[in-house]
Amino acid sequence: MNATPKRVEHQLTDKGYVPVYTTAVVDQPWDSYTDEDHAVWATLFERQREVLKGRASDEFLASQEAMGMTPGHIPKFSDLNPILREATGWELIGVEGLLPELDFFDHLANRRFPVTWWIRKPDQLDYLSEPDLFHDLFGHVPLLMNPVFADYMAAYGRGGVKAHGIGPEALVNLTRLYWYTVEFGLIRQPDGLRIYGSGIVSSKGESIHCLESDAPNRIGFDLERVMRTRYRIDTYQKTYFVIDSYEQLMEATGPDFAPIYEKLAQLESIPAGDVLESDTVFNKGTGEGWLDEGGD
Ligand code: HBI
Ligand code: FE
Repeated sequence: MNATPKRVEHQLTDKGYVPVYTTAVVDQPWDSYTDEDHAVWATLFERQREVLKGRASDEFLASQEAMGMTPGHIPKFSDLNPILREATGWELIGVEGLLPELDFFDHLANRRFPVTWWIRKPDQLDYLSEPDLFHDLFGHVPLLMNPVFADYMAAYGRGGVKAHGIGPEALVNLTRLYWYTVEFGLIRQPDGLRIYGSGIVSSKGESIHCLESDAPNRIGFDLERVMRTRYRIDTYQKTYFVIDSYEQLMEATGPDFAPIYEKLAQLESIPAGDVLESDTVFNKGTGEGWLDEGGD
């Protein structure tokens, strides 16, 4: 069997036809991975581990090692699951790709992390428009070994199920929280800012850009500020939000979000590149290279 994703259908959206995957949970077809698939994993793994030295958070790097992830072969979910269950009660399930949000939230709320079972092709090493196995397994899974972050992700899932019941605006607010923390978050360490966001750690260019370019803003995390801030999915971030600790994330998801959603519904969203008077600013970006399309 050739390891390529089975797309179920394409929905026509304002971005053209987008693949809508089944919500089916699939077993990782580990025996169907080709030598090319394993080589893509090895290349990306070794390259990213090199780039992330001194750039990724200590917790991320230590957790990845604690899981026993190595470049040699694509890891087996069945090897990682006992380790992960023991550490924080999480487990990996195989999926075709992006899930409808409610399905995704429900998995997180039950400590199941959906990992795309297929890996990108050699000509897609530097950019992929949707999460593949490398993004999910190398990027998202290691921090699930950290009890506080693991609790945050489960709390996020519960919040997502609730937000889905409240309505689309609440969902947008919550998706921004995920975007600016789980996907593109930075954390402050005594020795400087470091990366913990999965969307960054799985990207060589953005691993360097997010910390070393003068273009982006780097602003202290604030829950409501993040929930109001728009983002684009196809460029480097204009703003990165910095947490002091994973505990700060967990505390932020403590309160019931319903009153926050109501408050935010009365406020304008914030363009991705803006800096506010009330922001804790680590770096006010030059904005160099920003594609000014639609002001997002
Ligand atoms: N589905 N498989 C998968 N992985 C994700 O990271 C994911 C998803 N569906 C929706 C989604 N992420 C984001 O919209 C979250 O903010 C909900
Ligand atoms: Fe992701």
